[in-house]
Amino acid sequence: MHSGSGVQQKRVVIEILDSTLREGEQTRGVSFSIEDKLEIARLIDDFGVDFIELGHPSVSRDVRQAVERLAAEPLRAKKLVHARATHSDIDDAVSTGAEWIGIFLGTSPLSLQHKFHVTQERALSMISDAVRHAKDRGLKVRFTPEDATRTPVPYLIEAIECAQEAGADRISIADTVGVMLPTQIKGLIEQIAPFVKVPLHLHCHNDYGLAVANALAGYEAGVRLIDVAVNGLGERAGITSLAELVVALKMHYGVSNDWNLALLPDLSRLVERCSGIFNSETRPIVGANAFSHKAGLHSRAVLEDPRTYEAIPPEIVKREREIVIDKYTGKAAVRARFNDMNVTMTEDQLTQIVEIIKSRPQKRYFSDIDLIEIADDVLKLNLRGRVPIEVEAIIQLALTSSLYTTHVTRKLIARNEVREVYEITGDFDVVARVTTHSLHELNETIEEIRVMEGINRTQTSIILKNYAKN
Ligand code: HCA
Ligand code: CU
Repeated sequence: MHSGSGVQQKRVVIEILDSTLREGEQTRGVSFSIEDKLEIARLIDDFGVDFIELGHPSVSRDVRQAVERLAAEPLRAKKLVHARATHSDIDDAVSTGAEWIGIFLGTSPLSLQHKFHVTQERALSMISDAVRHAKDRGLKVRFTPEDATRTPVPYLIEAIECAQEAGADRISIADTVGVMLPTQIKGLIEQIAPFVKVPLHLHCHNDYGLAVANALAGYEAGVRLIDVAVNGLGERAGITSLAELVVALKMHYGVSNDWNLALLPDLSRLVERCSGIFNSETRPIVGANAFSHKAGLHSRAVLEDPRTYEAIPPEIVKREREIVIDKYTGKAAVRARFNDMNVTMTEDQLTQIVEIIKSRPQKRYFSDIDLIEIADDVLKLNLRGRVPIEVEAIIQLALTSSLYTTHVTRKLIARNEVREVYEITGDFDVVARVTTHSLHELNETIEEIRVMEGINRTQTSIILKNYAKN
């Protein structure tokens, strides 16, 4: 593995708990079906996390059913069920058959006064009663002082000690409203560490955009496990993002965990599709632009040695770098693209082509066929005759619910490549006829349609290539 910033390696293994199915489903607008949850859990398990938080069964009937189904699913990861510090929540968790329970209780003054209306003393007895209740029923217990980062440290330590005395197997520090700075997280963990007798977890919210940084600070301070969600889903601005955290742990700290990083893009897309929450193009690791280069100076250097402008080699997550061709592009990138197409030209001709590209600022990017057309004009050739100029496909789409029909149809019609859209009955709900200028562009289009909100699955049935006549 390449080394990142060269930070001193402290330990070699860290545990990850994925909370996409619990915290992630608490994201505005998200409700996973049981099938979604199974598919997500299996892929997360293949990726290689240590714990999967299955859900909070007392929330609703479907969450409960999903937790029961997931608890019965053979997974390598340990399964943890979420519960408030009440007998009824704990009994609900026990009956799902999962081995671990995560009990949480707010310990900050705000929680005690405005959520529970209890004194600090009373909260301690609630903690020890809940932990005992779960331990007596044979569960392994993680106890979380919710809002730990706004809890006075001496009381936080009392709460932790109280949970430990009652038998808690793990303690999790929750930065519930994401108020911490990395230096503060480090300070807090170091301050409480002498009192923590069990492995320590950390759960960071992203309200200031610091959830990954705070998680890494926690790692530096010695926490054993970090909570994440795929695509950083979660309440408000979400929690630590799986992809960003694990890639940073590999690249900067050289941890030796056996994660299947190549699954990260698929995992991200699966969760985009199931959640209906789509990543911005500039999102690290999994965003569409994360490995693209545009400015001429950048592209030229990257073509010579990618390390000039890449912190992370795209191959480690099985992605490819992209050299964007538009008005920012210089000769090196254009020449490289034509080389890939086996088209050679003189320096003068290349200069002319680059000038034409730079004179069309309204064009967002130039595809291979756009470049061939320009080259034909400049080189007085007919290269068009050597490459397919149109690729046509019929894409059938099954929707997650008929409620999405109008939404999906409108989105499809709005796309340039989509020629016609029909509603149909049978195994699929919608059919689209699509025309692109290359197979590559067709694949990209299908990929983008596949992750649209409301799409359950797609099938591309017919592909016709239309070659230009010489
Ligand atoms: C919640 C709050 C929580 C709990 C974390 C935990 C937080 O949504 O219930 O139980 O470990 O951020 O404090 O997610
Ligand atoms: Cu949370």
